[in-house]
Amino acid sequence: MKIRSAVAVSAAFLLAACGGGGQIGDSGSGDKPANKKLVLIPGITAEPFYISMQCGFQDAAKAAGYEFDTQAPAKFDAAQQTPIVTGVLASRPAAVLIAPTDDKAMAGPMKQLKDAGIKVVEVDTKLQDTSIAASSISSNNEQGGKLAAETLNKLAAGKTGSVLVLNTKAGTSTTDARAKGFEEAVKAYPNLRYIGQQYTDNEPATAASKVTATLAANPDLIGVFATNLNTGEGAATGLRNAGKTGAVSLVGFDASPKQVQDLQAGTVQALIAQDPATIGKQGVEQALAAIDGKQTKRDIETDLVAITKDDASANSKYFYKQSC
Ligand code: T6T
Repeated sequence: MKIRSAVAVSAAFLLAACGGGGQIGDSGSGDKPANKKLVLIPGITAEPFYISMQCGFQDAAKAAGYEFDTQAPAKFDAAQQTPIVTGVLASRPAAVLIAPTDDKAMAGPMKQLKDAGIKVVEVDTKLQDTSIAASSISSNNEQGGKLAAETLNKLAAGKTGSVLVLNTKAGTSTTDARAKGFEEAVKAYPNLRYIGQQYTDNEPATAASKVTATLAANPDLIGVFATNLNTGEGAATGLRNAGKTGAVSLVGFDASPKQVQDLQAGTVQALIAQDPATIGKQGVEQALAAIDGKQTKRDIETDLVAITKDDASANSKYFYKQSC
């Protein structure tokens, strides 16, 4: 397991602006695409986690002499991601790196890619069906949730009170695993009373209002674990609006520029950062191995690190990018 705990603990930008990519168009003959083209399909556009992943993807594709393109849905939503997959299928790239927005609903569209001879590699999120992708590259998200519970316990420093998980959307493999890891691990800390998870639909405004409503119903709230970037950004706003910044410890997942700013300002007490650029790079490596008929590695884990204000500058390499 590759988790480094530095725990003493710690936008609108279009993905296209990251550098665009090669044109996709000519398709190969028969079932085998005869081209050197890779496509990345992130979970959502204009979001620093996927922008950083795209940077790693582009650098690796360029270094290998491949053309590349990125196409992302406007929302983290299978209904919006499906037509993108269908369009990419028609362009017949050699391989597709994809972050499926739903662990079941995206299986059909992704299987169509595989059936057309296009190599499929999962980056970040994955399907329940493990027969479609040649490889899955992701953080150990369950361990990330565990790390969040450990971090929250340190921050609580023996205080007793309620703790909440703010999750994104059911069916998202990564955030579901983070919530599960947290829920299991928090049982070890009897002073932290787990009051369950609430979904935000990956909308910061929903996260903010869920935090304020939970505070009204549970005045003893002492901690929140927000399972991803948008949820964490929204939770920080909710605590600020309720005048509870600092009084309620907030542990977020991811390390967007805004999340890092909140950490440094004391609005957020800790972040569990991932390494999305490495996920993109390793995604390319696995895609190329699959294209070349070489052995691929079914599951690859990338780094996670817990960061607090105190060790933020020492961990700045984990901060996500807004552009490549
Ligand atoms: O946390 C990341 C990613 O790992 C998750 O699957 C979805 O949300 C993010 O993209 C952050 O918004």
